[in-house]
Order: sequence, then structure tokens, then C-alpha cells
Amino acid sequence: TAAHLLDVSWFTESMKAGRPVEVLDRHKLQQTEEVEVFSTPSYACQRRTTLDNHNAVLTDALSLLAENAELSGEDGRGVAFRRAAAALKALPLPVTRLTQLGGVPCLGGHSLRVIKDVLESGASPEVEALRRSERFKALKVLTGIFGVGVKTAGRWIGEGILTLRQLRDSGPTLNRAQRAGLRHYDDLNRPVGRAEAAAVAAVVEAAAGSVLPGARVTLIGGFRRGKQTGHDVDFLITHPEEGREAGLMPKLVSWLDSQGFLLYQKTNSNSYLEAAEGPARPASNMDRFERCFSVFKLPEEAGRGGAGAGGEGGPRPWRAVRVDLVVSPVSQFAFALLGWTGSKLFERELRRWAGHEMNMCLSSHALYDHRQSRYLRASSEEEIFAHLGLEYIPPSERNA
Ligand code: DCT
Ligand code: MG
Repeated sequence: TAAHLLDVSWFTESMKAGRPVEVLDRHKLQQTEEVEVFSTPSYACQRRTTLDNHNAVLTDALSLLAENAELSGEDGRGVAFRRAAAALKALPLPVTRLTQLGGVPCLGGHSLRVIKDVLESGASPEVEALRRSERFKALKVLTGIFGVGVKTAGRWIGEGILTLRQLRDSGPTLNRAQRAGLRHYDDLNRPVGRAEAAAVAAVVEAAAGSVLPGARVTLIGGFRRGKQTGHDVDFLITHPEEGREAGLMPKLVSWLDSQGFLLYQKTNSNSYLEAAEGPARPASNMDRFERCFSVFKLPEEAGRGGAGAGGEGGPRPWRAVRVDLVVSPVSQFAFALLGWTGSKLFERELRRWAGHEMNMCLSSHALYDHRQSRYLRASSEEEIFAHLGLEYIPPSERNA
């Protein structure tokens, strides 16, 4: 990579663009020593983002602010912090001074202030205060219950419920998902490892093979991107003959249930229909596949090293694991694979790129070209990137 000389043109650009520059240490700008100035394209789907994050301290701080915004129902602010964090994740080296960020997109005044604080003193007072805040801690604990969203958690906090103990004591009405979430709280908040994901995969493959011979099971989500742990395990299931996958989910679920693998499940049926003249609705809806949100009862095998094994009661015979299953017709498989591999921000950026730069509409089902008023077919992720005019980015580099 070319090392640039210290370039301050961005500084004057920032002034013209009205970006806050008071956060800069003017003194440093006058220094003439060589410092690499980073630059990276503005959409996350134009960048290669591996799991090697050289700026974890900065991105952790920004991600916490993003999380807090999301938990407070401020999605716009959340996305802004996610974009800022993602831009830093793509840099090849640790940032040591603010002046290196000249060509890095998506850094607003708030993000720059946080970055400055962390670079100068190792921490951001705002982020540290947030970490300690009772409200933030309560939001984390309560939304950490499977089935509890931001609104419910906010309502409970308004009623003075800040902890699991207070929740159990006050006994609010819980739905079926929330009861399962509370019952398996510790397990579901313990990261799932790759070996456990593989064990779940073996179960799902056995189920699919038994109820629909020839069905294909693909690990998606974070594990497909190479992550070592996840909050759940995600699978996409299809069959090479179009139409054979219809009605698969109920059969799969009843097989899993009959074998004792399910602690909880909720299935949504497929509601996606391609309109002849174009997408009937904005295609960002994630819920139009046959999809099952479940909690698996996964037998703990010796050697898999479940962190919950041991402790007072000795090794436990099983743990609860969140598992998401999606069934796709093979004609939509490439779109589903691309749409469910993530990361969430990478997906969001792909859709934004498609809409803003290509006048297309991308979903996990299809790609519609508004200029040509037609759907663009694809049988691989590579073809979809090509339709979008993007360089192909493999899953391991979609960790934005
Ligand atoms: N997804 C998305 N937008 C959402 C939710 C999900 O694009 N709002 C896609 C991207 C990832 C995939 O679905 C699976 O979702 P998660 O399991 O939540 O994400 P993950 O990357 O697998 O994260 P984790 O490793 O924590 O499970
Ligand atoms: Mg996942």
C-alpha cells in the first residue's frame, strides 16, 4: 500500500463542507513527519472487511454508541455510528492520529469527537459514562431476553424494572417467546462456538435429509463469514428441483420436534410473490421466506467444551442454542444466500448501493432493474455483484 505524505487537503475540505474541525489538534497538522493517510470507498459493499480489525478500540466505542442509539429507538443515529465503525474496520493499520482519517468516509462530527478522545486519552468519557449508565445496562439485560424488543424493554424500564430479578418478581405477562427467552437466558447469552454450530448443522442436515432427500443445507450468517462465535446459528435450505422445497419447513420442524431437539419454535410462512411489472413492495422485508426462529436443545458432547459445562452441578447434558432456519426456492437461492450472509451493515449498504447508484431494488429474493423494468436473474453471488457493478467480495470480507 502506498504511504502518503501527510495531506491536509481534507482539513480545508472539511471546513468548506462545514464539518467540525475544532476537534483537530492544529499543532499536529503542522508537523511534517510521514504519516499514512487512509482512504477507503464510501459504501461498505465496495470494501473488503475481514475479521482482522486493527482499530478495535475505536470501533468498539463507536459500536457501543450505535447500540445505544438502536436501543433508544434512534435508528438513524445508530446507522451513522455503524457506518463510521465499519469505515474504520476496513483500514489496514491502527489509526494513531486524527489527520490520518482524511480519506475515510462516514465520519461525522460526533464520531470524530469520540475518535479524538480515544486517540488522545485511551477512552471516550461519553462512551465510558454510557457503559456505566443504569438505563443502558437495563436495556442490554432486558433486550438480551429472546423475544424482548426495544419497545417492551423501554416500557418495563419506565415501570422501574431494571433487572431480571425485578422482572421475575413483578411478573408481567410474557408471551411464549419471552418465557422461553427468560427460562434459557444464560444459555442464550453465551456465545455459540464453531464446534457447536457444526453440531447443530449435523442435526439440521439429518432432519432435512430425512424429510426431503436431496435437500441442501447451507450455513449462513456470521459463521459463513468466518466468525468463531455467534449469537445464533443460521441456515438456508433449498432443493435443486424448483418447487420441491414447498412445504418443507413444517415437516422439518415436526421432525426436529419429534426427536426432542426443539425447546421453542415459531414459523412464518412464505409470502413473497414476484409481481409481473416489478416489486410490489419495497423488497427489504426479511420476513417473506418460510422462516423458523427456534431454540434448539443441543446435547453437550465431551470435548466440545461448552463454557456452561462444569460449575456447581457438573457438566450439563445439553445447552439451549438460538437457531434460525430459512427455506428458499432454488431460483432465489443466490439472492437468499447473499441476503442472509451479512453482516447486517454490509446488507444494508448493498441495498443502498443498488437503489442510489444503480436504480435497482435488491432483496433476499430478487434484483429488479428499474431502468429496464425487469428482474435480473442470478444463480450465484458473483453474478449478483456483477449485475450491481461491484467487484465480488467473498463472505470472509463482508465483516463490515
Ligand atoms: N440480516 C439482515 N438484516 C437484519 C437481520 C439479519 O441483513 N435486520 C441478515 C444478515 C445476517 C443474517 O441475516 C443473520 O442475522 P444475525 O444472526 O442477526 O447476524 P450474524 O451476522 O449471523 O451475527 P451473529 O454472529 O451474532 O449471529
Ligand atoms: Mg447469526
